[in-house]
Amino acid sequence: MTDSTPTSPALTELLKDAPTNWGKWGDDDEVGSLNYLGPEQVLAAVRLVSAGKVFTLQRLIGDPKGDPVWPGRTPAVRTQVLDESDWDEGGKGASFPGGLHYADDKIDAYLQGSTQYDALGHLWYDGKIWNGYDARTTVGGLEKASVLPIAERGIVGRAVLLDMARFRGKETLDKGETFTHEDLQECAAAQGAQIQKRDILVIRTNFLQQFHEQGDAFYEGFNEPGLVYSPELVQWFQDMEIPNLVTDTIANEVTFDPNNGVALVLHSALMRNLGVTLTEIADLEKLAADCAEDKRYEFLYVAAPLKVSKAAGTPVNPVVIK
Ligand code: UVW
Repeated sequence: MTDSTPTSPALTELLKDAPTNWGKWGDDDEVGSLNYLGPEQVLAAVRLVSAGKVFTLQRLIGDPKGDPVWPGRTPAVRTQVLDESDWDEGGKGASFPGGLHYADDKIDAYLQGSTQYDALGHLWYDGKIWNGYDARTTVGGLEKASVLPIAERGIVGRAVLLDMARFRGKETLDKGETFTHEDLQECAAAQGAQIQKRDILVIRTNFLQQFHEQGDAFYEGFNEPGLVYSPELVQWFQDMEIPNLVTDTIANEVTFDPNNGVALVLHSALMRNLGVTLTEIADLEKLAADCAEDKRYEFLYVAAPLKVSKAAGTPVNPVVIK
């Protein structure tokens, strides 16, 4: 991981003319573009269900092959607290009337260390988070735009899978490989699908396969593939009223913008400014294989991130129903 070069523009400068949705849903809004998903969108999404096929999109926590995380974070550690051995002679297992034994365990985990929803206040520049709240409201826990209002609301809508790896004829996209909103539209057309207004975008790169193939070398020159910033792309998200961007990468976009060296520009332009919710580290493999087979890339998407007070993000196991 490198900081941006001294020649990289500040986000304040780069995004000075970029659109924002601050105030659009009121001065106290904390869920941003999820406001685009009302009863009409939910019912339209439910009508897509016809085959009764169900897919879960959470990556395994505690994968024997390792859990990919943003550099500097560490994978979750699960600890067994109680098991049958605790009722061996001299063990710590409590004695219950009737002879009950049980297993207990706990995890020590980054809330953004697995498939997760980012809070809108997870990331910022220029001292302001989503909706213009002061970045000091993040000190000691997010008082504003934490993930809790998103979790309380839940996410239900029509989603479209954009299988960029298959579209480009690759097993996985490459380190630092980029694509644009126009590429997404071409991908959709090639799949016989259509991106509609207020769709949840689910983008597959299969890049994290490289994590399991390469081990620690995966983090050398860390630069994930993904969408790359342009004013036109941001305007397209705004015009299309995209509520939620879901990807199978750790951070949703090309890590370092090849045009200016700035890190995670779209986190700022889409999440902080437009209120687009970001969902990362999704496992799209079974879903993508099924879509390639039945040629149906549009489906009902349902997600309920965990409710954690003041959190910058929480784990989630999104469900897709076709
Ligand atoms: C950062 O924004 C640093 O991480 P992520 O969005 O991947 O949780």
